[in-house]
Amino acid sequence: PDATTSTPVAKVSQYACQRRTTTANSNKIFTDAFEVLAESYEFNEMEGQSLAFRRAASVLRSLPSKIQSLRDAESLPFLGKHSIAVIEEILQCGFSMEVQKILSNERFKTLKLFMSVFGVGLKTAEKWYRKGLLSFTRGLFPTGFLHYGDISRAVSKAEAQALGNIIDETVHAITSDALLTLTGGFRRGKDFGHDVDFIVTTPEMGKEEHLLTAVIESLKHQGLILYCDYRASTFDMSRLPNHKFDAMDHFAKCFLILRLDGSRVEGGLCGAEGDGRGWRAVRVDLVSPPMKQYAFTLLGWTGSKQFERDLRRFAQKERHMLLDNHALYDKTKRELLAATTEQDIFAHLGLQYIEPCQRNA
Ligand code: 8DG
Ligand code: MN
Ligand code: MN
Repeated sequence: PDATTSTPVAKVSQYACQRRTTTANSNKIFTDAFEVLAESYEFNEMEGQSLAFRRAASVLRSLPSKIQSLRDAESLPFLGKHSIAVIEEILQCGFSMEVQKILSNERFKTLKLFMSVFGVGLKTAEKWYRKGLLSFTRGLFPTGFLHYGDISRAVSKAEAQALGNIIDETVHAITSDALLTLTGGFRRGKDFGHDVDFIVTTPEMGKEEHLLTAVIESLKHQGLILYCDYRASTFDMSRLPNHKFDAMDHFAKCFLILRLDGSRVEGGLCGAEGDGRGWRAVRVDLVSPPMKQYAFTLLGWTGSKQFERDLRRFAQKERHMLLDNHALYDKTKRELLAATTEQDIFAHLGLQYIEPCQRNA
């Protein structure tokens, strides 16, 4: 064998749905910096630059090892001048001056808090910021503010498991053949999350929305609901395909803050037990699609957000198809493609199946 032949480096796809990205991120030092830059651009409504850094971060997360030199980075997709310069600086001095500056910026810190903890959009966060933090009284904040300490604390896998058990008992006391599925970051194998996401549905056609409202009623009776933002379904099958395929879906859903008792959690609550309460507040999302749309919803809600974006971009650009949480539409054949599993959807798209734990793009 020729000793000069080096192992060919596999080409990194420009689509996250053609990469396998586990939670083991070897390039965290770079991707954390890129995410800060992406957020900062987002807060300044420079969507193009923001997306560029999110894509660059996503590419680096998929690499099997840490970038050691600029040469490692230069041939990768989405690594432009700016991101290469940031990598260079971090390789040289361990941090990026530009990122440090953003992290100490008051406007950045405040907008980030409002958007991540209270879940409001940029417009609202900006309005609050302009009004001035100091002039705020509790009444001006949404209910989330009352539980701010708990909600800004990460949710552990054990806590997610405990919530899964509570909701499972609740759902099955209502309908024995109901289906409850853990989705979001915990389905991707993450150890911590900012909330816990579930799909709740039933094989009984048209009963899924009723099931969700019954679940909310029951949780209320159990004294577990601290906050509930319920959104009724606006889903209309007759209007499919939706040519403005949007990221958000139209199924019945609710954004909750639930009370979780430490006694339900194996190993106890992380952190909150110290103040003697014995419980904590946790953000929980529930979505109820009709069973026919289950596979699309599962794929959509499992994330990561970057993985979803690239699935849709791949479908559109490479396959002339439209994908969202409701359906997959083939624009060439002019027909909807049915699916009962995630595997079916990957197969329709001509993609190799990617396990949930490999979707941490
Ligand atoms: P984390 O909570 O662990 O921080 O991460 P995550 O689980 O990946 O993020 P998430 O914000 O909980 O969102 C999970 C997925 O749900 C994400 O890919 C986006 C998707 N999603 C939809 N529709 C909606 C919606 O209407 N609201 C929210 N909050 N998420 C939605 O597809
Ligand atoms: Mn989540
Ligand atoms: Mn969520």
